[in-house]
Amino acid sequence: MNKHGYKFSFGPWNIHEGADPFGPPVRVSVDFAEKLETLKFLGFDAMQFHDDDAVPGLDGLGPAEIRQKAQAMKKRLDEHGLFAEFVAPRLWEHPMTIDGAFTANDPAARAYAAERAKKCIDIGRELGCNFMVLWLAREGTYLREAKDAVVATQRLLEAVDAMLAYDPDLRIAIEPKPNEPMDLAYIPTIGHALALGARTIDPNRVGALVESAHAVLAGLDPSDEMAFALAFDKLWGVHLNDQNGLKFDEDRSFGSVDLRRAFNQVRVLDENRYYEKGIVGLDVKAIRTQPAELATKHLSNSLSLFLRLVEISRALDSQKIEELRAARDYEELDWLVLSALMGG
Ligand code: XUL
Ligand code: MN
Repeated sequence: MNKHGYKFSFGPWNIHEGADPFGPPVRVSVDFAEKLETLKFLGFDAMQFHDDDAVPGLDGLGPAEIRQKAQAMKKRLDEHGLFAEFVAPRLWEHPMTIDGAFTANDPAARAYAAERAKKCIDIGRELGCNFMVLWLAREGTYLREAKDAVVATQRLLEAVDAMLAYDPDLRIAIEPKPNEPMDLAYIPTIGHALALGARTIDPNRVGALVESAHAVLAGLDPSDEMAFALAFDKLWGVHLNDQNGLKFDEDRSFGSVDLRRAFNQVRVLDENRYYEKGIVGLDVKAIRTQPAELATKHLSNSLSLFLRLVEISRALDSQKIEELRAARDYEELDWLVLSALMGG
């Protein structure tokens, strides 16, 4: 498949058992080896990792064991001709992180988070990937009065500084999300992520990752969130997916809810030569009803849709668009885009 210069990735959590808060798994677990084969088979280039995807059970392991297991994972990736796009610390499942990690009121919980983040960085180094994605899952509140939001923001800054100081080669992309699991998250948008990055000890090593669904949940347009980061050379990752309005984080196949919105994301990426800068990451989940043997179509469909939209965007008549902009004939411009999306 001609990938128009793009490289693609997904994470092991994107092939999942379909459990939701109201029901148990509906598909059998797929082991990591099979997920790796699927990644390769579907034409993807890289795997996204949480720290414990790469080294399961890392909380109970010492530094030498963690390094050794991460090296073994690197070897498996090499054997498949694949690489790790990023490693993200999973700071939301351990009992110590019930009330947040870096922003927890309990100093012991914050200390756990700092240690866990270091382990994540060590794993990244062994995977040949000094790139961390930081989704701040529980850094927020269910109850506004539960934490001091100013102190919490300062604690987030201190935590990012500590990570940057721990590894001088580390780069961090903050992935904002406005809610879920928390009612209100402290870093809900790209603006918040970049403002935090700008105040760290090394702003050049902090960027952002835009997830389509997270932007929609914040009431924002994902392509504009991407554009804002691109304008400052800070778009270091994307999690493409889709989202049907303001409800739980659906992680639907890219473009499956709003094709026009997907088109605009592809267009802003392509026009700004994202293929030279980053990987096209997906963060999509199969619909719960999907039978196990058919539960990789969300991945292949999202990748195919992205490439189809690249072709549509590149085929648009840019001179005509300039003319319509100059004439302020946005109705005709609207029709031009809609016609292209309907096949010309
Ligand atoms: C959560 C989410 C995460 C991050 C990685 O909504 O998107 O999977 O992308 O930690
Ligand atoms: Mn994501």
